[in-house]
Amino acid sequence: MITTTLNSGWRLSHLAGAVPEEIRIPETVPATVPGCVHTDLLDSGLIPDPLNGDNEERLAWMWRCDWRYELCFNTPPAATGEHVELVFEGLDTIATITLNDTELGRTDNQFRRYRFDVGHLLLSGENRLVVDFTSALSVAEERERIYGEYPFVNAHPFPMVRKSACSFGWDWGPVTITAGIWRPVRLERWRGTRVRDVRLGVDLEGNTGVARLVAEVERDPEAPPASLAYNVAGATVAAMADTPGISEVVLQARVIDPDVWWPRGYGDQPLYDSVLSLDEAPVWSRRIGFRRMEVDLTPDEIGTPLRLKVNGELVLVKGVNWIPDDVFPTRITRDRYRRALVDAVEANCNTVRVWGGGIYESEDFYDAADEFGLLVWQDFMFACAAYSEDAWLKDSIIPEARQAVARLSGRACLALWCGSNENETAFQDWGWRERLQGRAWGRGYYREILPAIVAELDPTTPYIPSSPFSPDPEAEANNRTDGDTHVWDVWNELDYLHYADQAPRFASEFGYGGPMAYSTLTAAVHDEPLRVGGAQLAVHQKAEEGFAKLRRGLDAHFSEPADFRHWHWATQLNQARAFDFGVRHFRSLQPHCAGSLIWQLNDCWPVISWAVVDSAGVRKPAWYALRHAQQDRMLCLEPTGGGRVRLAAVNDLPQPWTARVRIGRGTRHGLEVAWEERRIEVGPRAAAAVELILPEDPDGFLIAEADDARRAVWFVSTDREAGLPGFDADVNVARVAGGYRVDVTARVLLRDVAVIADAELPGAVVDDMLTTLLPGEKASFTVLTDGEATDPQILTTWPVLRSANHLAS
Ligand code: BMA
Repeated sequence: MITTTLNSGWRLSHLAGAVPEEIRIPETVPATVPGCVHTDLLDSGLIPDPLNGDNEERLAWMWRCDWRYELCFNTPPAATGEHVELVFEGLDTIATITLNDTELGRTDNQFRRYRFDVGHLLLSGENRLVVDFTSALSVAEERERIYGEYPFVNAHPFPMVRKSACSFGWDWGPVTITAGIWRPVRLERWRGTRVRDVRLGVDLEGNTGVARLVAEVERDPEAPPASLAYNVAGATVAAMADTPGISEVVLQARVIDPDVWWPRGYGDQPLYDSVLSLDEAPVWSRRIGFRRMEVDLTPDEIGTPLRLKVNGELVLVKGVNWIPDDVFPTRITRDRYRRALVDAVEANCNTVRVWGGGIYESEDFYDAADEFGLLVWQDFMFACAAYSEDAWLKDSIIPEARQAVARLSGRACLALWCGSNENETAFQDWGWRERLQGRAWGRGYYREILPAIVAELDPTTPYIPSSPFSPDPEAEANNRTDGDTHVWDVWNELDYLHYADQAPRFASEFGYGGPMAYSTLTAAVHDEPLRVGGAQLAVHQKAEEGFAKLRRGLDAHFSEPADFRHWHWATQLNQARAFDFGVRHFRSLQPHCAGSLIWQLNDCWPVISWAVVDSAGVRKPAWYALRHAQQDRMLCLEPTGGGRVRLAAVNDLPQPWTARVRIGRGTRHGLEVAWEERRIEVGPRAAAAVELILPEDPDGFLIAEADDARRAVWFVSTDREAGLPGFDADVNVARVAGGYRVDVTARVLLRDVAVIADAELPGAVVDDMLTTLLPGEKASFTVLTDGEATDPQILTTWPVLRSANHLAS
């Protein structure tokens, strides 16, 4: 088979829809494929940056426009007996495709690959390929008029079109409603026999690694039989393709005693080359890892826990939810995917959930996850909506799901498929049952169609119907005894200390909002002066009642911030403390609670959100808190009421842990700390707890530390109630390789010391932060930066050097 890419030379033109007077679009502009209209107009300097200021609203006209992508290309016409196919890996979304004035077809699913037979249409001279896109929003609204309303969250009826839901706007993302050729285009020429598609099942049976490849083969009736060979780790299995037409050929390789793939923290990630050849020419390859994935839903005396098992071992899941890393996903390079997943790895995650309102991610994402040992929980693309089960939608969803499952099948990292994000709980709890009046709403996909597709095409990967879910479809999907749970009453209604009230079996979403880094904020928000009520800041805050919820959190823990910069620090710090508290709490319940996935790792634009890393890649304080809370050995202090505190020791390592915990008691405004030692015996990959008496003094605090676990602190009162001493420390800054080292020696109790330099030294990264220092203790912070501070002393004072003490009056 000969493949010719058709990604360059495209032109874009505007077809229909009102364009504001000040924007003059020439007859055609260069188009980047893969790409979208927004990025093309941006590259041509025709529109302002959609992510800047209040440009979102200014570009709303784009949602309603129709566009044309056009490519003239030369290619030899089809020779006798030659097949030529035009393949679109992804079209976003409502498209009509024409080649040399003949319509090839119409598409309406962003997530599907489309193939067109074009051999009979190719000309010997120039060929003209046209892809016309119609406004997905107009089509969604039109379908709503025809088929009736299906409930959804946010502003636009996204469930009517198979397109990334969040492109219609989300509670952390702007409305863009992109259009364009978002994945590569190519011509495939073949004669005789070809491999049309491949899927893979990889498993571990005892000490034997099994790689079962299913090749979808297409063969001309008169072609001679062809030979297929699948080589795995040096061993080859072969078969003949001798059936005319389309058939499936199974090649099963067995590797005795392979090195086994494990999620990080449980072992290594050996990957073996595997190559499929047709008549000795390689046609497909993949690095594979031998592992067995299981979802264990064995009921216990409390309910039905959700437990992930890899190679027979329970994996205590700690990780993050993932959203598309850019509102224009074609800007996410392979490197950028890797950097974003390094953020997960370095925060001690072992799992990433690809959330159902985004996209099935690119191979680059899963390649990195395979290598890094990050388990992937993969949602199908259904989120926070009811979806019609009638033919007009179902007939598009089935091939979409089949393609997605086949493409990702056999990935070492793929831990489970999940039918939807929140659609079952939405039907039960968000008043949708009444609104739907008996119409089917998607359960047929989640409970029947999708599991059957996974069982058929990717039988070595488990499936769950929704997140959250309960195995019994009649039970409350978001209950706390079965399956997984999304914990959102904290943040939406309650302070983060209420995480301690909950004991789910698997917390697959919980989060707390906070602003993007100051440098990211000031690059996108230009209110003069910057203030919480600012018009542009409001554009970059999409959460329902977001500012009020931030306010509630501040009121519970901090004094009134002195100015915007203090507000920014206080809300970031509060977010960090919320994650620290929540993650430690859920992990301290292991294995009763077998997983914790915070909402969310990343952002798609500069925004106040639950993300721990912002859209510029800056790690927020919450990222450091997550890293601390996800250490393999970790201490957790939380109040249990009645003047008591629970001290839990959490051990994710396979060896038992005798935790010699030094427990200190002091007061915020005092200088002395009284120490005692307690031994806590913790089993392998387990947690154990003891109870401590809380100091009676409202100014008091408890501290717990062990040789192999970072310090945990619990303060009897909030910073608002009890205050903190004014910041007082000896501070030195020194030039070191790659940046600066800031040494801080506390003269008083310093809480949550941080060096945050992104605004003063763009791109600066600090190795650690949020350190609590007792009087006399010293901490060093290393700031890595390519830049040079005109005056390094800026690193020794507010706003770069800061602490909770800077917020307490
Ligand atoms: C859950 C997620 C997202 C949302 C988040 C924060 O509902 O599944 O839909 O962004 O909470 O509200």
